[in-house]
Order: sequence, then C-alpha cells, then structure tokens
Amino acid sequence: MSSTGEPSIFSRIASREIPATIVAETDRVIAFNDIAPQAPVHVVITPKTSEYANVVELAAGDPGLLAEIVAVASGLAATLSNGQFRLVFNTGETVGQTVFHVHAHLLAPQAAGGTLE
Ligand code: DGP
Repeated sequence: MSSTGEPSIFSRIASREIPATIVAETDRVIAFNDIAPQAPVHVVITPKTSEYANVVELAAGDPGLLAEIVAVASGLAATLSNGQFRLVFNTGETVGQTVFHVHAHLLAPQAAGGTLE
C-alpha cells in the first residue's frame, strides 16, 4: 500500500488488475516489460506487494527481497542478453522516479535468439 492508501500501479499489475506483459515471477517478485522501453530489453522488476518507496528503504527493510530482484534480473538476462545487463533503480523525483514503489529497470541489448518463447 502506498502513502495514498491505494495499491500502486505496480501492485495492480501484480494482482492482474492492470494488464502487462509479465516475463518472470516468483512468490514475492514480478517482472514485466516496461510500457515505454528505453532499450531492446527493458523489464521492470518489483516486489509484488511490498511497497518500499525506493531501493534505499528496501535494502534497509528487506535485503533478501532486494537480492531476489537481482536474481530475477540475472536470470532474465541469462536468457535475453547473454547474462550482461544494466540494473537501474531511479531514486527520487529529480532523477526521474515516477512510481514510488521500488523497482529495478533491467536494460540490455537483445542477444541473437534471446527470447522467452
Ligand atoms: P521510474 O521512472 O523509475 O519510476 O519508472 C517507472 C517505469 O514504469 C517507467 O519506465 C514506465 C513504467 N510504467 C509505468 N506505468 C506502467 C504500466 O502501467 N505498465 C507498464 N508495463 N509499465 C509502466
């Protein structure tokens, strides 16, 4: 739940209230294609329900969940981009954070044959 008392847009994607192309999922983490991709592979990876506002709060509050996000990123990149990737956590409005439910941007070129099908 966010500070507004309403589930964030990402929690609503995780609960399937809002559609998205989901590319990976664990018990606590969901990964889906970004609606406005900035790279051939651009996946948003976020906790399903734990709405820490940013990565600093997540690292302090639940480091295991942060490690799970990194593991999901690594697993996706192994399939999609030869295991090489950028992982970006925008932290704060002035650097472009727009959704205050912690999330990683997985950014990478797409490897030849690097698809999930
Ligand atoms: P940030 O600027 O770091 O807060 O990133 C938020 C990202 O979330 C941004 O790249 C666009 C993406 N996004 C926002 N709303 C939706 C949505 O409804 N569906 C999907 N797939 N992505 C979204």
